[in-house]
Amino acid sequence: MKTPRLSKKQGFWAAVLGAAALGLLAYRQRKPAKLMSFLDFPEGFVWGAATSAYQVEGGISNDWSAAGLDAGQAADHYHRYAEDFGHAQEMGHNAHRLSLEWARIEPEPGRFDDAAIAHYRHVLQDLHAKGLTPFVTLWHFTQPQWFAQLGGWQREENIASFLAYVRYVVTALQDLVPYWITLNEPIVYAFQAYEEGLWPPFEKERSQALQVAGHLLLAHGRAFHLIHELQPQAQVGLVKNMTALAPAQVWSPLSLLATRLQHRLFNEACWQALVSGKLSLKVPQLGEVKIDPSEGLKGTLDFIGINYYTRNLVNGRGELRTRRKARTSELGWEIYPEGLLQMLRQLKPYARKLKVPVYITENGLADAQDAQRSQFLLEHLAVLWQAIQEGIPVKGYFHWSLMDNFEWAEGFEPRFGLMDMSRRWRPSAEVYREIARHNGFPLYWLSIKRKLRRRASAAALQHSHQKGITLKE
Ligand code: IFM
Repeated sequence: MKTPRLSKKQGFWAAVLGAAALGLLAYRQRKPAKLMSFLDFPEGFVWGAATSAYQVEGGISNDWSAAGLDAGQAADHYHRYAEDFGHAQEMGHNAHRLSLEWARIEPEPGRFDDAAIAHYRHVLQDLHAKGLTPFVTLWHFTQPQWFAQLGGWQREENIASFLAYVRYVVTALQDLVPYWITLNEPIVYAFQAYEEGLWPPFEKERSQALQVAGHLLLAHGRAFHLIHELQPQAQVGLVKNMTALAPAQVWSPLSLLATRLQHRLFNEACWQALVSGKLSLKVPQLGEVKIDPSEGLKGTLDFIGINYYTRNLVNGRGELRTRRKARTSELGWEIYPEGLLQMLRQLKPYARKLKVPVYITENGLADAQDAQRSQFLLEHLAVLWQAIQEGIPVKGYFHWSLMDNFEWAEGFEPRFGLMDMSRRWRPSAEVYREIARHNGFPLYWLSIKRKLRRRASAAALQHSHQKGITLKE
């Protein structure tokens, strides 16, 4: 039989219709109705909040207090940790991120304080007893004053002191800590303390910032190997801040170039160095930093920790700006959830090469009235859900922070807590509790802002029932 021939025009339309039908079929199979109405997180997803020792514990003498940025009693978490973890447990969390204070543990070079370690053992035991998996950071911006006097991270030879502290701590606590984080936001620290001059030691020597960042990366790599030598089963990661960057003037080649450079320096270089084991970075006006493959940095990650907060615009002089008319937090930081997705997409090839999972180790905002936190949470978690659908291996989320605390050079004014200092829950804590308990949330919660703001979870649940959506138990 002779096959009828289609004209060119008929062939074109047949192809278009065929593609549309196939597309529709694939779309329906890929996105069943349930997935669209409930943003379900993978089984075993980690839900928690994050803190750091100096910001919450109180009663610490270190290089910050010596420099006049004294956190005083902070949130008195040193004495109230059991009560605080009780709140975290009630909020449905199954993990908690905290840090250890090096200055407490090693108040003088080589003298380790057994009482300090005993305290942290109690803290960690309490977390386990409450079903909260500890993610423990070894260094979160602070150091003993004696270490600072030795030149701190400016001197490569001082890394040995950090490793001695790591050896002592990991030997003493390994039975209680499955996840170690070597360093928190090393690049942020290097630039705040050595380029901006805002944090101790208040240096404004731009080239030093790059050297310090390089030394911190080396310290991470060496600590990774040491921890594995002492505790082979440990999961060891590094926590890095990633900030979405966009040109302030899209028409300006200078603004575009400055954005590209800053993105490479602040968001990419660290992951490239950890994947390849080498770093060779020349930055105009900042100098150069090099790490040789013989340093053993390659692949020194069992997981990646990302702290995401905001987006900045970069102008032609490389200065950072907030978009005009942007939605902002009380610190003036733009609320830009899409940026989290952008950062995770950028990270995907590195996570794939390293074959490691990703945790959002911090995300939050300063919001004393809790006017925006519920919506902030929902929007960031919605893009996180999207990232997971795209195959990015995100395994957990830690909100910053469990309670209000000492926000470094900004003092106590910015309120990042799910609870205030008196341990009163902000309404958003209830929203987060419902999300953690149900391992997800109905998509339409994103659109009931006003109600969420007032009677947070009650309103959300009531709406769910009215709409006939049952949250899983
Ligand atoms: O409070 C800090 C934390 O110590 C590190 N990441 C950013 C948070 C908010 O500024």
